[in-house]
Amino acid sequence: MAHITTLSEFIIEREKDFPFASGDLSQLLTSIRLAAKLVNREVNKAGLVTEILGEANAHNIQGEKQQKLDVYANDRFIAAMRNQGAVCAVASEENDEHIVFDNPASLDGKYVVAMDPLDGSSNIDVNVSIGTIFSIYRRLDPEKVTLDDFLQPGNQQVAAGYVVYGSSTMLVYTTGNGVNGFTLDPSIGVFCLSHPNMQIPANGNIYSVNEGNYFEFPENVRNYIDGCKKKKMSARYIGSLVADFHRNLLKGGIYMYPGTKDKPNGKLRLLYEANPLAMVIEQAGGSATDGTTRILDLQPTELHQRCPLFIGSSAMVEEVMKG
Ligand code: P6P
Repeated sequence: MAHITTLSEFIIEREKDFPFASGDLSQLLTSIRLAAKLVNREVNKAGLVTEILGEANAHNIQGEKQQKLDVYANDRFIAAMRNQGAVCAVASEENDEHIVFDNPASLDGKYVVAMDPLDGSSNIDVNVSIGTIFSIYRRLDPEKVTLDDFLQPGNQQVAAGYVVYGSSTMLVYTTGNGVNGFTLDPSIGVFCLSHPNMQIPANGNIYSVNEGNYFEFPENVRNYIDGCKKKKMSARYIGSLVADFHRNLLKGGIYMYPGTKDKPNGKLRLLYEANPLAMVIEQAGGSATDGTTRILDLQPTELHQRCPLFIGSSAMVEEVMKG
């Protein structure tokens, strides 16, 4: 039987890619792995009447009702990173401000993390796949942490990835040397390398967009969608970014969340949705733009700022940009 590489073996093996690696990034990825397993366990129970099903009475900064699983996932990822020591601060979709860790182990943490702990959480109680998205930067100043640590352009990311809690649970990430996917074997609680060196097909036959907003889209986007129909492409839109993104990464395709007249920046968040997925897709040979600019070159100005997103097979992203 062929040897199965586990995520922990892979992290250690790949540490050699970084001659000056101190092991901190490896430890960070290990804390994400742990939190992903804990969230996976609760996501898989969400169908049962458990104390975390349904909506917490809190609201997040987006003004959206916080589903209790959102809160649980946020707490798990923050706790795992706080206890681990490589991270000095975290920004999350669920928190208005970034959190600077004040425990002794984290004060010298080299990294900051921006994350969407559970994206698509409105899908939880209808049993649709959901996901976690994370983005990792080096801190700018060893003496202090400021908002600027989180406002670095996406091209400064050290690592990025996501967890998709679907028919199986997968952790997919890049540290800048390609993209690798690990599938959780629940019988032994281990992530195993199942998708080495993931590459998105240069072209694809799937387009993902909420066509309910069609008449609000810019003309070039409407023309592109019309073209997809004429070519009899497959429309696939789950309403859960990580699930749509992951399918398109495997099969080829484009995910679009364009700006509209009343929401010119669309709905998705630059720091913890567009940037990390843009790093993954470029490392897998694809592209990601906001319709005019490469996502990774955008200069963030606010923690929760939104941006339009066109991401997937490079030929398809290019086509929609051509107008
Ligand atoms: P709409 C979920 O709320 C999310 O942030 C993404 O996961 C998803 O792709 C998108 O919003 C769906 O938004 O406006 O099409 O319902």
